[in-house]
Amino acid sequence: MVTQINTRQVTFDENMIGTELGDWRRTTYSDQLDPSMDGKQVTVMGWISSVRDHGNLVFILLNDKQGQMQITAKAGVCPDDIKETLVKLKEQSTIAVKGTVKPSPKAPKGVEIAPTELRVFSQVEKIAPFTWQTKTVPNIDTRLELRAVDLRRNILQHVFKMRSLVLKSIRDYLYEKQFLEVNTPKMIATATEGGAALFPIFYYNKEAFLAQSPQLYKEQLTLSFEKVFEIAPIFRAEASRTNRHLSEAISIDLEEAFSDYNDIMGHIENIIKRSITTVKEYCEKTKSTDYKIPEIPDKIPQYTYTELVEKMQNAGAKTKWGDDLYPSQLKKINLTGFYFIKDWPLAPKPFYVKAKSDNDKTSESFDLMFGDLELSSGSTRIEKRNELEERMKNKGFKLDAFDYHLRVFDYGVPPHAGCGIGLERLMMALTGTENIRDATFYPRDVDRLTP
Ligand code: AMO
Repeated sequence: MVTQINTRQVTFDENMIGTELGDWRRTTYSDQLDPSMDGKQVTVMGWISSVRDHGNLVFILLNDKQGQMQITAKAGVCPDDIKETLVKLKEQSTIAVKGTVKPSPKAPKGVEIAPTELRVFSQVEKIAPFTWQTKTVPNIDTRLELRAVDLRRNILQHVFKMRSLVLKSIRDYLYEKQFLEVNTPKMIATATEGGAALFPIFYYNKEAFLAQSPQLYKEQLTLSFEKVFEIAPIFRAEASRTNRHLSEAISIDLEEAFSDYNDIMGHIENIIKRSITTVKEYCEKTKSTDYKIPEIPDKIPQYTYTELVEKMQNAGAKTKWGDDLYPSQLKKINLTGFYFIKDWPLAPKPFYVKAKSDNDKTSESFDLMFGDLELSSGSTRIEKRNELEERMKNKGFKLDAFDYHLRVFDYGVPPHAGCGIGLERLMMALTGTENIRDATFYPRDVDRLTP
């Protein structure tokens, strides 16, 4: 039986050439091919990266998620229909080939595949504005408009593969330390943090919000599970256009009973060390040299807020005790790499943050920094209901709205501490990525709600 493909008027013999996946399944990824498979029949699938037509010989480079392989169609060996069809296919068309493996020293993996059957699933009509090899595209919006294709570029492929491995290494660490992975609601009735604005949503006939943090829920869960973590989106209506703020970011949140902020800084140190090892191993294995992997000393330096404010003032910054430490001011004292800023003023901190026992103007809190980029913040929390209520009243919160939270504190909330680590910012630090959008699959910011 013969089928007409209208756009190209190519005659397809369905025995050799088809357009549907049907019962075809891949037997082999590109990285599994090697010359010892000489004569073996394989089914490979992927995207055409290049077509070179030398008349009697047609070379196709085919990409799959593991790498690249070569299909060689030789006149007299390869059925004519297949050879003619392959020549006409444009880059990035999606195909499957059944064929025989042959050693070929010059081809990727030292082998080529001689096709005997072909499936053409989707023929590309447009030339994509970027290919696997494109390293930079001047306008990021051009890329984001066609994000799924952009994400195929090798430079981003590595970032997202490292992101996945880093997440796994963090999960492994937390499981080893006996944290329980949890999920908390993302549609909530009240703010938890103050500061960043919330996204309002319709919740049946009421106003609700997208959660800016799992803060109160993770604290509550220390009462039932002691050690919990969550890796999930946080939503922040950030009006600023910067290379480090998203409206929807992924936060790695930990909360641990019977511990304080020093214990949490210890966990963070271990997490960062593992993450760096993970990224290093990946780059070595894949011979990727495009990424700036940071070094980490055995102990991440810790500076108090007060100490840094003095340093900044000595360096000419206008920062006063009590102010936030803005990147532009922090730059003046040239701190590089990872470091903690601890013991922040209590007043601007959220209501759940505990005061230091020897100085109630400061708090048991910290930020993990990388240069002037904040990667994480955390603290020891208040576990006593009356103290919590006092702080909330001082900050002008209506206690009624938080009754669902406060009532838990009548039933033995343990001393506890925790932190939130921004995953995208962590990946920026680990890979030297300058724009947070390049550590995010589909970024959401003040100007972007699609794709
Ligand atoms: P905080 O508000 O400091 O703390 O957030 C924790 C970490 O989340 C990341 N982050 C963001 N990343 C990208 N875009 C944003 N708009 C954005 N906002 C925050 C940062 C930041 O350090 N509940 C506390 C955490 C805790 O104490 O457990 C909290 O949310 O890397």
